[in-house]
Amino acid sequence: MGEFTGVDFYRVDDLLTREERLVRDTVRSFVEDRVIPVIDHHFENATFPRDLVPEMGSLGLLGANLPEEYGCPGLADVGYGLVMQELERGDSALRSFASVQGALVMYPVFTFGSEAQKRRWLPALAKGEAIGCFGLTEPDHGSNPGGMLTRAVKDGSRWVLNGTKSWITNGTIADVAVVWAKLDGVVRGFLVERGTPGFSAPEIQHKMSLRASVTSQLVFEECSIPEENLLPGAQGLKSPLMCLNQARYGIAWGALGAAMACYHAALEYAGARKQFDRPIAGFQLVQEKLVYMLTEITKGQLLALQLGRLKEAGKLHFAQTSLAKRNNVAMALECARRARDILGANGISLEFPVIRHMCNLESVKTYEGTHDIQTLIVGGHITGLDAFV
Ligand code: TGC
Ligand code: FAD
Repeated sequence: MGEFTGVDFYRVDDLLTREERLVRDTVRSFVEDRVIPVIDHHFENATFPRDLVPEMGSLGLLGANLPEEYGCPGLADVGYGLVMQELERGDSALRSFASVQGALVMYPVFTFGSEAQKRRWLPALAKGEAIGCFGLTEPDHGSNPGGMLTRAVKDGSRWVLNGTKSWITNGTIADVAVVWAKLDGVVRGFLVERGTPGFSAPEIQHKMSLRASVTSQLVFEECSIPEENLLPGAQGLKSPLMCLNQARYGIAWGALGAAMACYHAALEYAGARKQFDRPIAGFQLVQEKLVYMLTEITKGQLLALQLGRLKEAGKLHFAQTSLAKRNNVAMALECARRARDILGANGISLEFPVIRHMCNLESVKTYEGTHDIQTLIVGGHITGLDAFV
């Protein structure tokens, strides 16, 4: 190994506060001790490590940047980003779980919910005593959620939902679903509890990516919910899109963690693996791949950090978040592919973390708005010409 074996080539650590480094190191230890030893088993068997949820709750990893008033840690945004980075260094499934719980369930309850909804759900979700999911995508409406077919109608003092959501993280195990449906043609948000008659959440099987995450359909057939389960402050497509900004922010950080794990595995492997009587790390073509990875990770770290500082200062535009999600996920996927190549045949084995990250990142590239949708969001912002109209 050379003198520089870390993944912080530009001393980005020096730009973090002591508290931020402490948060990062705490989550890193949790992932090392509790996630790494079990994640291959869960990936191979397509099971979610549910026993880790209360631990994530007690460590303050769920809704970490929401306020203490509702039982959340009240972490600033860079600290929150570092949580996501470290979780995804373990596996994208863990970061997905935390993203959905915090950014897509707790955030809309906090932002659009009534005081009673906040008191009921936020402390339980923060502790990991309750699990949430977010239903926006439908079988025929993914990139274009505004075309959704799920409908709500008023029936006395209740709402009746009909429709199907698809590809919903945590769906089958969720206690509460944040469901987006049109009411009189306007997108509104509803809280649907597990066990409500007319609501089912079958798991989607045979995934080759994010295998340690639960992904489901949500089916609503004359599903009747109480009047008070409407999120009163959510009005129009803008509301779920605001939630996506929160999750895309976390993904921009999280993807860095997956890239770092792949880089680290590739560097270590290249130093140990000998061909032609010398470590493959000594070959120019292998060094080029490693340097590519370190360069892109370093750029991604600086991008995520400035993104976080803008968010903390309240100056973040959603197109900036899209640019970071787009860049860092594509970068992480490319790092995973190059790392897989460096590992040769071992690159396709679960003995090493690389193929697991590589397969996971294929989903991360698609969800929360595909790579190309993020391109068009940024493109529309800089040209003033909307590609979607
Ligand atoms: P458009 O007419 O452009 O926008 C409607 C209104 O919303 C405003 N807006 C936003 N506001 C906040 N944040 C954003 N990111 C916003 N984007 C748009 C917009 O200004 C407008 O406001 P107003 O006041 O004029 O009404 O809407 P459109 O129908 O043309 O669609 C735009 C588009 C394509 C960018 C959007 O629909 C989109 O982002 N599509 C991608 C869908 C997506 O990302 N789905 C993700 C589902 S959740 C998920 O994948 C979870 S994975 C979780 C895990 O496991 O980690
Ligand atoms: P489509 O929209 O059909 O897109 C297919 C292709 O067409 C893509 O390459 C896309 O970029 C391209 N395309 C579409 N429109 C355009 C255009 N205008 N210009 C150029 N190219 C275009 N959703 C939720 O609501 N909640 C969740 O918790 C959730 N979790 C998920 C978990 C996993 C593992 C996965 C894989 C998905 C999840 N999703 C979730 C769904 C995800 O958000 C959608 O898959 C994503 O938004 C893309 O939609 P789609 O799959 O229908 O693809």
